Formats: sequence, C-alpha cells, structure tokens
Amino acid sequence: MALFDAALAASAAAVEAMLERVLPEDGGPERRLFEAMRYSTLGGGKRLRPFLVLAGAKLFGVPEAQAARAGAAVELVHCYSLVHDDLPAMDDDALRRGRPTCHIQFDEATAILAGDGLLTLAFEVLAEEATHPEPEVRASLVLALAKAAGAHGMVGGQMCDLEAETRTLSLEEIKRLQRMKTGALFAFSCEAGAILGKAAAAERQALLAYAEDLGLAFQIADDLLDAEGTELEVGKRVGKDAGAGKATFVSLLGIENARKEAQRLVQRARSSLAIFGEKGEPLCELARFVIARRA
Ligand code: GRG
Repeated sequence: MALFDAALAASAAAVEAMLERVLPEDGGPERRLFEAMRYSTLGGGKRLRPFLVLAGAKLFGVPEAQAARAGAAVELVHCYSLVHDDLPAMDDDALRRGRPTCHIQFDEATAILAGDGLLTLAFEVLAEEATHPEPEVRASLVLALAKAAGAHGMVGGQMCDLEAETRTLSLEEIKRLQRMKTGALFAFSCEAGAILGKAAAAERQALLAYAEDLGLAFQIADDLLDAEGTELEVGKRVGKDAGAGKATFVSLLGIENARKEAQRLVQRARSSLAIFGEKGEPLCELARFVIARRA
C-alpha cells in the first residue's frame, strides 16, 4: 500500500505541475476569474482520474508529458463539475476539499464563469500539438472527452440525479445514472491512455470493462461515506442523500450489502486487467484504494 500511496502522490504531482502550467494567471480585469479557476483546481483533491490516465498510458509506453496533459484535461472537467455541482441551484454546498466552495470564496457569477473556463480549457489542452503529434489522436481524445462530459455522459447523469429528488429510482435506474454522472469520466480516464498509445481493441475493451466496475464501486463508496463519514474526514458535507430523501445504493441495498457489492465490483474490475499481467498492478491497487478510502 505504501508503494501505491507513493505512486498516487507522484502522479498527482506530475498532473498538478501541468495544471499549474496550463491554468491562466495574472490577467487584467479578468484576474478574478483566473483566481477562481486556480482556487478550484489547485486546492487538493485525490487526483484519481489523472492517476487512471497516467497508469493506463504507461501500459502502452506513452511519454509521461503527453499523459499528464490528458490527465490535466480530465481533472479540469472534474473540477468544473464540482464547482457547478456546489452552486445554490444544484447541491448548494459551502465546503469542498475541506475549504469554502468556489461561490462562497468568490461569488456565484464568478463560480459559474470559473466552471465554464475550466471546461473549455480542458479541450484547449487536449487539442494542442504537445498532447500528441498526430491530429487524429488529438481529435479522438477531444471527441471521447466531449462524449463523456456531455448530455449523454456526466451532464445527462446530473439531470437524472436532479430527477431522483422528485421520485424514488430503482437500482437499475441508479446504476444508469451513476454510469453517466461519474462512470463516464472514469471511462474516459482509462481510455485516454489507450487512445494516446494506440492500444489494440482487446486492450481498450479490457480497460473499459475495468472502468465500468470501478466507477460503480467508487460511487457506492461515495454513498457509504455520505452515510457513515464525518465532514472533517470527507472534507465536504455528509448525510446529504438521506437529508434529500434520495434513493442511493446504500438506501436500496443497506450498508452491508452495499459494501459487499462494492467489493464484488472491485474483484471483477481487477480481473478485467488480467490481459496486462503484472503491468496492470497499479490499476488493481487503485481499485482497492477506491473502496478503502475515507475521503
Ligand atoms: C453544467 C450546471 C452544470 C453541471 C455540470 C455538476 C455536473 C454537471 C455534474 C456533477 C458531477 C458530479 C459532481 C459528480 C459527483 C462525483 C463525485 C462523487 C465527485 C467527487 O469525486 P472525488 O472523490 O473528488 O474524486 P476529489 O475532491 O478527490 O477530486
């Protein structure tokens, strides 16, 4: 586990250095926007999605500088989603990553613009030549991230999530919602390395199968933390789902069965990586981490 912690810290450091480089700073009258973008991106976070990009890219011998750009792009989209998710019109949260949320630290309009700025910057980073010398590869990355983040992916999932506040969803409906809301970005993160490294179809399929189970296991762990964790540990408000009367994996399965389901999914995620042999070990370790984490 110490080895995995070191690998996660190293990948986070590589991506944070890239984020530091690509995020705008200084500026004239728009300086406040730049500050809000940097505040929302550089202040903590586990950097799980960039880890998936870097570990996946390593399987195919992709240079780390290229992988770090794709990792930074997915983290920018993730951070934008958190900024918008915290807004009063959405979850209305004041605490994120142990600090005031963007609209509390700045103001609502600035938080909306900061989210917009982060989302569009992600595509700029992917489209730049430094991400990959071949335009087709860059276009594939842009397309995959657009699909994952958009109406058939994360944003669509968020819409379904809002609907979940007005009626009780079934387990199948919750799985679909979570595959879109959180799973799609996990899937992109796993696919990005395969796109950069022009992986064979079977390898790409294996990574996608891993990502699907990992995403659901991650969400069950998130539901468990919401039900059992403390605000201090998790760095954000907890007990939200029960408070909103929302059906979740935990409310439908119960704590024990939800935990067992997360373990089953992690086992299956790990078995999808068999094709990579020992080289798949960092991704196996990440799957274990995702359900053992306390934040
Ligand atoms: C366009 C208004 C608008 C919204 C965008 C908000 C949104 C669409 C989607 C929401 C996506 C979202 C917030 C999903 C929650 C996923 C989740 C549990 C995030 C926390 O992820 P971690 O644990 O966080 O990886 P850290 O802080 O470690 O990065």
